[in-house]
Amino acid sequence: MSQVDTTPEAALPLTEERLAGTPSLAPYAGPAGGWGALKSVGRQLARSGAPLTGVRALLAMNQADGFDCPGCAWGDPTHGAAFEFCENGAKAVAWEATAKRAGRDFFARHTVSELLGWDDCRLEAQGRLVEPLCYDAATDRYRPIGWDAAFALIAERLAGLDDPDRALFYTSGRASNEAAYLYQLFVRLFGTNNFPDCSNMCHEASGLGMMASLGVSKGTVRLEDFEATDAIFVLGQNPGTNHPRMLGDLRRAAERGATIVAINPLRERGLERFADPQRKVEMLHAGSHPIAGHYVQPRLGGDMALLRGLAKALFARQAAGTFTPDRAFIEAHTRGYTAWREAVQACDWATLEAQAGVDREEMERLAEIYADAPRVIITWAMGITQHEHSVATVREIINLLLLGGHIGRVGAGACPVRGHSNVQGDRTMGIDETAPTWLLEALEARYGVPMPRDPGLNTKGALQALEAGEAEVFIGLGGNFARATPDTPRTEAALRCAGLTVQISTKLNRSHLITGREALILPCLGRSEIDRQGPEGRSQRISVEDSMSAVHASAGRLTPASPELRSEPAIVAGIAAATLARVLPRRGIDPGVVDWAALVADYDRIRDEIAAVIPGFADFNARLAAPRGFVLDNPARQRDFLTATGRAEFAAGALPEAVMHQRLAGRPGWLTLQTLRSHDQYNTTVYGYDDRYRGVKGQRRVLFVNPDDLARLGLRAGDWVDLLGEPYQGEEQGERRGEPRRAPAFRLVAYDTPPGCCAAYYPETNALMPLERVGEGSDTPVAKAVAVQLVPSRRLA
Ligand SMILES: Nc1nc2c(c(=O)[nH]1)N[C@H]1C(S)=C(S)[C@@H](COP(=O)(O)OP(=O)(O)OC[C@H]3O[C@@H](n4cnc5c(=O)[nH]c(N)nc54)[C@H](O)[C@@H]3O)O[C@H]1N2
Ligand SMILES: Nc1nc2c(c(=O)[nH]1)N[C@H]1C(S)=C(S)[C@@H](COP(=O)(O)OP(=O)(O)OC[C@H]3O[C@@H](n4cnc5c(=O)[nH]c(N)nc54)[C@H](O)[C@@H]3O)O[C@H]1N2
Ligand SMILES: [Mo]
Repeated sequence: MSQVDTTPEAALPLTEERLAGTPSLAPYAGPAGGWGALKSVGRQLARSGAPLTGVRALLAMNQADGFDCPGCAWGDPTHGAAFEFCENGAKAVAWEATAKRAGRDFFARHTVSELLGWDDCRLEAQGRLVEPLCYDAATDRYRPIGWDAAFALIAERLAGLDDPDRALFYTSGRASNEAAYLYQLFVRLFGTNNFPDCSNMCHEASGLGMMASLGVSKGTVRLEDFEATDAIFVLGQNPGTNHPRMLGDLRRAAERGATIVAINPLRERGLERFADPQRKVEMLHAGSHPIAGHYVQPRLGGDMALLRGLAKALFARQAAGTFTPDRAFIEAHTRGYTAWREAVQACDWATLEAQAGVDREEMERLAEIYADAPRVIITWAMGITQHEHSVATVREIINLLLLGGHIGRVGAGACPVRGHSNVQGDRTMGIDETAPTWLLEALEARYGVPMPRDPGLNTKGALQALEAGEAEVFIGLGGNFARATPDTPRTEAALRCAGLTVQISTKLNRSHLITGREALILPCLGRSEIDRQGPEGRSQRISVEDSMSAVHASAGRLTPASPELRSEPAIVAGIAAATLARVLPRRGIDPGVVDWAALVADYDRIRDEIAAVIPGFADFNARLAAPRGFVLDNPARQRDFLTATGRAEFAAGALPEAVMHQRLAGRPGWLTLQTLRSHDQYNTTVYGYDDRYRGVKGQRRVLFVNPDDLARLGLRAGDWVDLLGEPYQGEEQGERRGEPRRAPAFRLVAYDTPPGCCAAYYPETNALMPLERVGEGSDTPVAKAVAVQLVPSRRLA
């Protein structure tokens, strides 16, 4: 094993810089959006060193002929607003359009061991990567390598494996449809379905739950439905930070008189008031508009009980004649209604109240809102999916929608709000470790090569395989695998067991520093940049799919950060051509089955392949030419349910026996921790140390705790604590076995969160998440209910 120190402390370097920021904590009184948002955009553009480039990029963002915002996956309007961007989208673009470069001189100056002591913000702040790099173990430095030499090295290592299942192919959700299609095609021709991806950590439960209930894995609403709805329930989501453009749609709905209900343990500013930076009058008069008329604060993981309570209250109203289920819909289109109704009735109020952390009257009030609304939308994100019982909770959301016939009706439906800007599209393109048979058959029909049938490894499985020494090669198409995954010290040790790690990236991050015996960094174009291909150097478009299944084109406008950069499709094709030329002939297959160079020379040709293989994409190129692209069909919208029975399925699963906050109630000193995003980060990319709407400035190492818990634990706001988690277990834990997981040095902040429930930022807290603690049926790491104990900080007491 390697010499590198993989203790938890080392995995989370506490540099002086990291701790220097004295947090100033003041409640934020303003609305979300507003002048604060515009000021922040200006600061980000100035800091990137390329303000003019940045402004030019912003003007092209989310326009019909511009590029898709690399921020979130909220839908783009098909009409109206000529100016679609938000503060955090602006940060994402400024981050990519920076004038700073991490070139060969940078890597000559710094050893990898030295860089391991830098935090996430400082690593990415070095600017864009400009040329392919190869790790040199002798000098502990990255040095330049040519593209062809890099592809040849990867090909040699992949071809040298005795089993293709010993390679792992990670995808982060920013990859375009074109890159993702080529990637899955290459990997399957190579011979494996090992596609761990960021979805495994994100909306996996939404896809699985909806598939079981509705026969589709995608949301059933379109953006227009927000204009027609009467009530929107926003569960486990912080749109003010993570989907700011959604606030515009919520606000318009609120102005029209629709009721908006926020269900969230934390008081999130963005769900309370919003001033639209795109409205001049509002900005001039410092006005703002209330968003959520009702704000309910369950305990972490209490949503299933809350939703059951809501249903129970609806059945009580039915008996009293103040609510009628949509009987015609239920009879014509669903199955399992009676069993579900009985399961709901069997739950007693005391049990529901204890698990939800919400009293009966509040659930009854929600039932009243639901009963009074002819059209209901339910939206959700990570506060629902990153839990132990997430699939069951998603199914409970669907149960509730089915009860009132809110599927397949204008202004109503299920809306899982996706994270990465093309995470939904990547799945559509076949980035899926449990590939459906139809996809494998379609690929076989098109290319005449047998596809691997065994399910591949997901994110959790990939880490376990690395840990067990069963995986040799790791390739990451974007993302930051080492930081995004749970159990940081274990993850890092596991990645170091690999023979070769390859990261296709735009900026330096910690995953580049956690190397296998050999390591490559392959720098790629960002979405805002012009992508020229083919002999004539024609600029190419890519395509993406948003949360509402709208597929549209995206074409970069900026000059690439370096002439050496290649596009993601070109890099995937380079790896594929070099590898398959070695591997396929051994299986008696002509490697010419796919002409990789020709596909990359003109992305229209990749789209022709997609059109031939992926349902819904017929005439892809022609339909993509429409100004706003096209919307993929969702059969559930027509009440056509592609389940085994042809009906939507009510799920009558039992309420969880106990969720984390209940299990910890008997253990004094323990709290349930949710790990979430600050306003100044994009997942593992940390732009800065402020979290404006939560009133935090200059520090990320903060823990939001209920004031009564602080008093009970004998702690005060401002104190520094270390967080201890569950002890490491299992043989593979070696010396760590029996030791508690640790994340040191967090400053306490008194905050409006339910008792027993606290919050801190990801990825600093990932070291506290046991890899084995995953969602039932989804394998999603439980990021929103982590057991922690607070102890006075050893370092900063
Ligand atoms: N600017 C910016 N935009 C982003 C991202 C980013 O990092 N920065 N990330 C992108 C990605 S990949 C994703 S997946 C999305 C994430 O978008 P969100 O899901 O909004 O992200 P989180 O910060 O994880 O916030 C989770 C929210 O759920 C609440 N919550 C936690 N536990 C529970 C619970 O048990 N019940 C309920 N009802 N609520 C709960 C939290 O209080 C918090 O408000 O955003 C995407 N957009
Ligand atoms: N504790 C905890 N852990 C979590 C979560 C949580 O809420 N709590 N959330 C989970 C979720 S929802 C997600 S989606 C994952 C995110 O996991 P990932 O998708 O793996 O992580 P990101 O931070 O989005 O990846 C950032 C890196 O992507 C690279 N990058 C940026 N743009 C591009 C591009 O255009 N092309 C390429 N090739 N690379 C690019 C940059 O080098 C950057 O450093 O994290 C998960 N982990
Ligand atoms: Mo995500």
